[in-house]
Amino acid sequence: VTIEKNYDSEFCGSIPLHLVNLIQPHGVLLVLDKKDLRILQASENVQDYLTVTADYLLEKSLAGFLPEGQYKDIIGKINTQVTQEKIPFTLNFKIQEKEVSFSALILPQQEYVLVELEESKATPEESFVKLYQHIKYITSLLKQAGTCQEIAQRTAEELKQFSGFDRVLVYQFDPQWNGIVIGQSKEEDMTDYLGLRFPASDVPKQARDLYFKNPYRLIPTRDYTPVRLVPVVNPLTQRFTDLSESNLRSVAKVHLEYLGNMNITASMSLPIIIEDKLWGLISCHHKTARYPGYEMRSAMELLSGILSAQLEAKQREERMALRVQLRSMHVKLMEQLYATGHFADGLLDGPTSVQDLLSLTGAAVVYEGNIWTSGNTPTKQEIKELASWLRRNQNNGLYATDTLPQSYPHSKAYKNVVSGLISMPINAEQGEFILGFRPEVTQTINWGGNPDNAIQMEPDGKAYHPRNSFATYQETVQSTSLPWHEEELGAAETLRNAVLEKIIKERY
Ligand code: BLA
Repeated sequence: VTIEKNYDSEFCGSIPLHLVNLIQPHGVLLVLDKKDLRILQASENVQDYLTVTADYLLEKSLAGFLPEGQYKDIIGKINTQVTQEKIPFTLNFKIQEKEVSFSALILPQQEYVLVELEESKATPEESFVKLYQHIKYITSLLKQAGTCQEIAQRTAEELKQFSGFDRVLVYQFDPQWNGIVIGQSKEEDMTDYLGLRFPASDVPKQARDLYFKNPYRLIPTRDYTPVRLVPVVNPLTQRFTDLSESNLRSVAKVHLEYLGNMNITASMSLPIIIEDKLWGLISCHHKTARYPGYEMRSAMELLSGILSAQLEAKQREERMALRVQLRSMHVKLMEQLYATGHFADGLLDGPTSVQDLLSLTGAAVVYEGNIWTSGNTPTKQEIKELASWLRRNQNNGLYATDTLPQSYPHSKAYKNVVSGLISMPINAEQGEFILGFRPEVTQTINWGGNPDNAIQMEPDGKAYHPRNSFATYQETVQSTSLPWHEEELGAAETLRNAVLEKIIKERY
């Protein structure tokens, strides 16, 4: 379905997420000079982890706090490809005779380097062998699933068990960036979101874009006190440090409130990326605080990659099957076309017609002042007017719409209701077309809360909140047909070329 409204308002999309100068407190962030590992900025919570203040660390080189050998190691990591893949390693921080062991992540930027330190805390069930076996098992299950939907549902179920989160959702974006929950596994007492659609503003553009920089977004608890980086301005760039790539980055207030409205405390989301496009998300919720260790997160990251690959393969398979089916129908239609006197009769009548090829309920040919029709079509007078509208407005090759009344309001009056149109010009300048029609299919969209209330403005016009109810809100979409698949458009173009060829052959 094409949904007319676009809830991805400029408004939500313009909240700056990366220049907040704040992090969540479940780790420490250091900003280093790339040249000499001098500590330019540190998060104020170093005190909780290292018993010294952030100020104590500033201007000193990280090298002074590393055991023998690790300095070179880190320089190496800053300069190699490995860090681009974001692989954590163990860093031992030596300070005042004490050594503290961290899981570290190095994120080299243009001029500086971000170093994220989290306490190493792999739990027994996160041992490599266990995780590896789980992943292998889940992968084999996914391979058996028959459809994208099944893959999504399986993933939700397995990932819930695997990760221990209370609810796991698989969420697919629609062309307007609204998203629909296509797989779900949850604790019984939690709200059921399966099949619900959420407006695009819930995950605005800049938040979606960050999934290309980060393999996941983790919020162990929404109930935290953000920690500042000091000094506030990066002394090297004289600007705020860009925290886009940092997992620790503090969370936008509106989203924390959103999690509260969903009655969850912890959230972790991972991207599903297909053909370099964000196809969907895996969203994990927990009623209480939850802080999976690096090992578990890495395993989940791997699974989201495997899921993406499986979905991509399944989609390709489904498309291929459709293409094969269209091709064989095209061949039959061609035989019929060449066995029939006039191409219009060959297209519209007989055992295999253009209606069969393109799943139409009616079709028409407007050619040399005549109109041929078959099936459910507008009247000849209406078709004549439609052709002259197309001649003026849609004369640039193939044109297809699943909401004709929107672009051509006259069609609202058709007695034979037509919501979908595909137009294959023969000679657009002369108003000559092959036209295919699809009927209206009324669709009910179940939104997770009224999308018109997605943003709640306070009277001052400045403060705002996310919606506070996710109760199902039904919207009925009318004047819309089933959508045109890319493969069908391809088949229409092929057909059009074949018809043009036949016409030319007959003429000369
Ligand atoms: C972030 N919104 C997000 C994220 C998700 C969602 C998954 C990523 C962070 C995370 O994993 O928690 C949305 N989560 C969903 C949806 C489901 C789900 C739809 O589980 C479906 C079941 N949000 C609003 C409004 C605004 C907004 C009105 O509701 C803007 C005015 C913004 N959402 C918003 C922002 C972020 C976000 C700014 C990024 C938060 C951050 O990374 O700091």
